[in-house]
Amino acid sequence: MANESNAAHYYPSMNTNNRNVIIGPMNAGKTLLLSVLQLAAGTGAYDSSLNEISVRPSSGEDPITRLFQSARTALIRGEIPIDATADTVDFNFEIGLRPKRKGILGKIIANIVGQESTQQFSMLDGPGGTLFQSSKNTKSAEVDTAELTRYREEQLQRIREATGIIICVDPTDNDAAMTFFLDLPRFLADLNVRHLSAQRISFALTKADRQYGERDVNAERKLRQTCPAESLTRLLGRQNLRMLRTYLPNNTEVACCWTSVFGFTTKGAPNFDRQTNGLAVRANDEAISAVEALDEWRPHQVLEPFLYLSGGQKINMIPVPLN
Ligand SMILES: Nc1nc2c(ncn2[C@@H]2O[C@H](COP(=O)(O)OP(=O)(O)OP(=O)(O)O)[C@@H](O)[C@H]2O)c(=O)[nH]1
Ligand SMILES: [Mg+2]
Repeated sequence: MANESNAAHYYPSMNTNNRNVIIGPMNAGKTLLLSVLQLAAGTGAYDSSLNEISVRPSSGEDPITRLFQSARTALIRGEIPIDATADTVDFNFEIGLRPKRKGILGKIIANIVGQESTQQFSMLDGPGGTLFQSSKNTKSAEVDTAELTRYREEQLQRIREATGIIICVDPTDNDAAMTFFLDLPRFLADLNVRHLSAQRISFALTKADRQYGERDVNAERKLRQTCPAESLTRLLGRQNLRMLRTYLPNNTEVACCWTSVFGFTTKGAPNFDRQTNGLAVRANDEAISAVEALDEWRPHQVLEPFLYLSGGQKINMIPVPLN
């Protein structure tokens, strides 16, 4: 594949055994989460007191380059709604961590630890409606069934072989959460394997800005006090989580976190405008320029589910009890 050979050319140390997949019901927030990774790395959104973090496409020709660019445009305009994903796409990118050279100690550590450690991601994204079929995917209705079957099979195959899986669930969308809950057992059966290959699974509870009142300046603080593992268990039920465990090798780690692409304002209120479905703090002709709007944007824990997959980085990820 052209993309893979490009990636190998730019980054000869690429770890090819790093195939991942992002899944979840339609409209759960999968593609938007992927699209903001690069920008989020520049905001200090990740608790990076020790590390500087950077996200780069594996090659300039990889589809993630365009996705990152579309997120920049959307954030500057404050108009987030993006198109539902119509087919399967493999995104290739890398996340780099390097120790901050802050203070004398930091400089010493940076010199000892040396250069950046990088993790390559090959992340398959697809239309959520093809995996979790009881969702009403209007987009899917326009595509022929043979195509849908192919997208579904491609995603199932990647799930079987993936070392890391991100599962997005939008807890504010009751229908989708219920669909996911109802479909999970059948979906696991369709995988038709005894055990998956996954070493780590991250559950991302998306759209966390919508958990509390639209103008509530305490929303961010309240969210920090709400355990995502408890919310996830309530959403999926213990039985479903136990069933998931039966498909996992014994040493698979499973953790979850709240995520929000929209994030919170500096006052702690959701940066979400229910009327436009876009950002509350957005560039306008009067007070806020495009640059200011982008600088004000503070997404919440969007990098964490990805870093968790790469191992070692467990900041803000809460273990999910599967028993
Ligand atoms: N308030 C809020 N809305 C969000 C957030 N993330 C996503 N959304 C909304 O959810 C919509 C769907 O997000 P997508 O990323 O396209 O969802 P998806 O899971 O890729 O959906 P499919 O491609 O259909 O499977 C976006 O257009 C946004 O309007 C978030 O963090 N906060
Ligand atoms: Mg999508």
